[in-house]
Amino acid sequence: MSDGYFTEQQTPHLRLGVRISRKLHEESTPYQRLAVYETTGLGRMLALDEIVQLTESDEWTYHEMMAHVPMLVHPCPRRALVVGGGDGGVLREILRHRTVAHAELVDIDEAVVRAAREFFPGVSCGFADPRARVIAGDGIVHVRDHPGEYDVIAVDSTDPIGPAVGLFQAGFYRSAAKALRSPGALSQQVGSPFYNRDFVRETVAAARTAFDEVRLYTGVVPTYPGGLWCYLLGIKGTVAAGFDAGRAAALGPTRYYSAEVHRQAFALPPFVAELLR
Ligand code: AG3
Repeated sequence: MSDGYFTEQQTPHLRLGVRISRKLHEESTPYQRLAVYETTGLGRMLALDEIVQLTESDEWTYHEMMAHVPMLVHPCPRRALVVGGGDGGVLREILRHRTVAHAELVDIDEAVVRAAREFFPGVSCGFADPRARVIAGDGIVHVRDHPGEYDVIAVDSTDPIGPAVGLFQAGFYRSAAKALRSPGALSQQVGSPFYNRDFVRETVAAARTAFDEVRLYTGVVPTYPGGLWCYLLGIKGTVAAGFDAGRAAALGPTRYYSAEVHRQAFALPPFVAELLR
């Protein structure tokens, strides 16, 4: 932090600066450096290893798209798993679905879960839901050890460096596909279609070794590099081409996700569609 700004080196050529009014918390966990800031204009912000994970101003765009897209292509998701996502944002959105009887979150770093409880009550509120179970553990091992358990898996990891690397590899996708029942759907953040092109391509190829179908969709997250973000959807078996509009309406008010946005998210600009070829 310098000049009152938190800086993320988003790419070798691009930095993001967020004006900070106060540092609320900082710790070195066994896995990463965790920091919570009060910003002057974007609410509170969570950073891991100096990389923005969420700000209160836009966390909902990301969490809604990570959760509602796989949940609503699935005909009746009852059991869901969040891998990573220790802040609880994706879990919060999954729990809005009335079909859900049980939702698990497995994050390798319990310090993230603790910080979310303390500093982000509006994001972590799902932890208190009786249907939720929060587990401190390695998502790769957890998924491998739970075949046939889930209808939906959402992989909400940090950037593909360090402990997250294995979550973007064929071995993980194979065990994730086994952990899903059929039909099943997996969503995952895979980075920027501008700045992580080779990575997105390789990740799609790895996911294709395990799923019956792999799609990409996009959404806007202003504080992530480039603003336009890519999500992967891995499908086991067959799911509806569209989604259940009635169930979408029953979610109650969403701020980013809607029936139109769902459709639009899969309408890929040519430079993104290219990443699937
Ligand atoms: N997961 C991390 C998204 C990647 C952000 N990358 C970046 N800013 N360079 C978000 C966790 C929110 N639940």
